[in-house]
Amino acid sequence: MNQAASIQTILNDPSLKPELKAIAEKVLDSKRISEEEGLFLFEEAELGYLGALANHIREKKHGNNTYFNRNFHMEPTNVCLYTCTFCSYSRLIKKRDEGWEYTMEEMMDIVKKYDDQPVTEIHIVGGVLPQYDLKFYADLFKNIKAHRPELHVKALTPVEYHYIFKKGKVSYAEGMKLMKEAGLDSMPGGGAEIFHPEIRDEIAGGKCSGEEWLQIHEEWHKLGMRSNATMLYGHIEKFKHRIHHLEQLRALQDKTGGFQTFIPLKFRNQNNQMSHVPESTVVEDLRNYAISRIYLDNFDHIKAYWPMISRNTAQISLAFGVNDIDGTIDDTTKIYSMAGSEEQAPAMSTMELVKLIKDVGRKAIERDTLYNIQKDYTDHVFEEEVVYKGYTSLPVVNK
Ligand code: V47
Ligand code: SF4
Repeated sequence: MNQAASIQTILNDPSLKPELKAIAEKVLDSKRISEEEGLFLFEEAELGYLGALANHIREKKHGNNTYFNRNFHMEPTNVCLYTCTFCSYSRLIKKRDEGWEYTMEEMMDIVKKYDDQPVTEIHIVGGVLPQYDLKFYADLFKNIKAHRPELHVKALTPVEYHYIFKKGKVSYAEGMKLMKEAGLDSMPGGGAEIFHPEIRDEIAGGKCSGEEWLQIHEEWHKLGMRSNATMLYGHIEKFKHRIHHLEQLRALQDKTGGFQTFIPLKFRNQNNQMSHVPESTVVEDLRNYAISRIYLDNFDHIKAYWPMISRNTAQISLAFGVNDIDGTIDDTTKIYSMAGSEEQAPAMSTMELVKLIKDVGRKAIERDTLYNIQKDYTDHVFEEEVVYKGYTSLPVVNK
């Protein structure tokens, strides 16, 4: 597909500001843009221009390939010691009877529910509580691996790790080594929010600092392991804080090369302490994807997390630098439905996901967590597609 204007067309525009022309030339020459240039893009660049640059990079790196995987989420608890102002999901300790706190047995029952399903990944993330300590999580990873060794365990963030390592009196390096030995395969990107203390101190409820988040990922990467990174944007931060965040990630990636994917997370404002803060527009969401793609030249993948931004925006984002749309997740994550996302029970069948990708002229590729290709759906025809040939939309099939 090439719905975005080419960079050449952009460069031929006589009304293009000289600063934007210089940035477009850099992108065409595969050169890195500076922090000042990144900030200029946030402040001045129009959506069409950004789309052309981001799509150029996306197609250079991946052609039309658009990745997804088959995963399910497990959220051990929604009770949390911390008090992040954007969080719609957690219940404070004093209201813990309103939430859930799964036992080891209950968690293993959730894992077993997927025994006959072709999922390749379990994504574990939730609130922070004292009973979920280093030993508990090490045992959980061991139990999952004993039950289903090939299931990739993508679990917890530096928010949990900082807490359990401190409590268990081990260093970040020792702690991450223990987690690896227990069966942890990779780390998801959560808990990053906005690194800059001007914003983090206001919104992140006393959890680990931006520096600590980065140190824990660094220790994990040093073990030869991979992780993701996120940025929670569109609330009280300014563009300069977004660029600071992206710069910290780009610098660590230069050092370790351990990040796989960057996932911008749009702030949703329902049922939390920041409900008075308006949400970003779809145009701003697309601009943010595109600038992330342009700025993070050393990240392979940019992911649109569809349960949060809706499947329509996820589809459009594929022309703004995005090359991954997460998984065919079941309705096992509550983080976004509780925060006001359009997706109240997020679940998309493989057929729906593939159609969403193919409908905009991209190639649907199923991957595992580490981007090993599982299946190319280019020539695949689903049974339902034959039955419904000629219809513009397919039936919703959740399993
Ligand atoms: O860290 C919480 C965010 C994150 C809200 O690595 C909110 O593949 C918006 O990190 N509005 C957890 N966002 C989810 C996460 C994630 C999701 C998908 C894939 C991957 C991956 C990682 O959710 C939290 C926080 O930044 N969050 N509340 C809210 N109201
Ligand atoms: Fe707890 Fe995470 Fe919610 Fe913060 S975002 S309150 S750390 S569950």
